[in-house]
Amino acid sequence: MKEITNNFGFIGFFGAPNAGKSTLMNACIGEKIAAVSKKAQTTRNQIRGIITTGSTQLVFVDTPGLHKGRKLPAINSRMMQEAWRSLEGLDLACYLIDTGVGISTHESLFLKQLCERANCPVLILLTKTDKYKNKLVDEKTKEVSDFLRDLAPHLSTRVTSLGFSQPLQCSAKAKDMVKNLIRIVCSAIPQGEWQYDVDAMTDVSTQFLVSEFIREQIFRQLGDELPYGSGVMIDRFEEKEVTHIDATIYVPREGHKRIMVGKQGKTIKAIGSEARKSVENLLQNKVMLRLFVSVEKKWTEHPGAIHQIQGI
Ligand SMILES: Nc1nc2c(ncn2[C@@H]2O[C@H](COP(=O)(O)OP(=O)(O)O)[C@@H](O)[C@H]2O)c(=O)[nH]1
Ligand SMILES: [Mg+2]
Repeated sequence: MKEITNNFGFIGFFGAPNAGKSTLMNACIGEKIAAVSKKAQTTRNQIRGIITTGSTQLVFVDTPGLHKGRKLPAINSRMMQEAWRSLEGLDLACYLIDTGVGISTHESLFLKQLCERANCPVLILLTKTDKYKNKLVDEKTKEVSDFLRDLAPHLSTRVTSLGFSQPLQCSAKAKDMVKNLIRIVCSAIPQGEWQYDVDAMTDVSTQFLVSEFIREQIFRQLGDELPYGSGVMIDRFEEKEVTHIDATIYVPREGHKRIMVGKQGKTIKAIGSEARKSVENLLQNKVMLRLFVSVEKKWTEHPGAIHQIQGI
């Protein structure tokens, strides 16, 4: 029998919207794959980011934020299903808690649920520590530790077997903290054959990443008037000397179109030019990006349209 000399593992990032999951995944793999914004629910799909170093291949799984609410459109429950589905086959689940937020009532319910459903160790991360004073970080560390101490007796040792009693303080902006997290992750994964090429960065298509970078700019460029139900589809992707990309932004209501285009097209221009920079960086090529806006009435309510536009 062939001896396995490689290490391989799936590591999931879970937590409330805005906890910093996508930012931390990007920091762990050292590349920008996942869209990031200040607004909740930027992430809608499970996205894998892959790094291979030495004999180890790590696959980080970014997930939509765990959230609840009454009267949310169907897309939100699809996002939640997508998050829970990400738990399957993991070697380690990381639950991220924003240090400034701590454990809210919702948070405690989701964390308990995650621990009950997980079939692997759960590591709690207290994130964005660079943003807060040491005193608050220490206070929150104690608060989370107390919570975990009360929770631990009710959980299986599979879940509590790795650093469960204490949260790990972490900032995506501090290289040493990201390195430390990767060291811990490496100690938690088993020996196994790699499932991806040595230079693979993600499992999603380039087209999907482009649509996410456009959606990221929609979330970033628009203020409170942001139509949360915006979706992006790539209509043309031609790689020549210059990469030509046409994409349509779908909004659920007529009024949203005006917001997306902005006064004299200012908003759509800003979305396009910022997204183009991210795409050029990804493709390492010059890009011609054309954006169109179309109304697809209440698409976030219809499973078929959600699948077609968002792929979930
Ligand atoms: N200062 C600081 N900000 C962060 C950190 N991680 C995430 N953020 C910010 O928090 C917001 C939400 O981040 P994001 O990764 O999209 O959160 P997600 O919804 O959990 O994926 C963004 O504005 C990020 O720039 C961090 O370690 N430090
Ligand atoms: Mg995210």
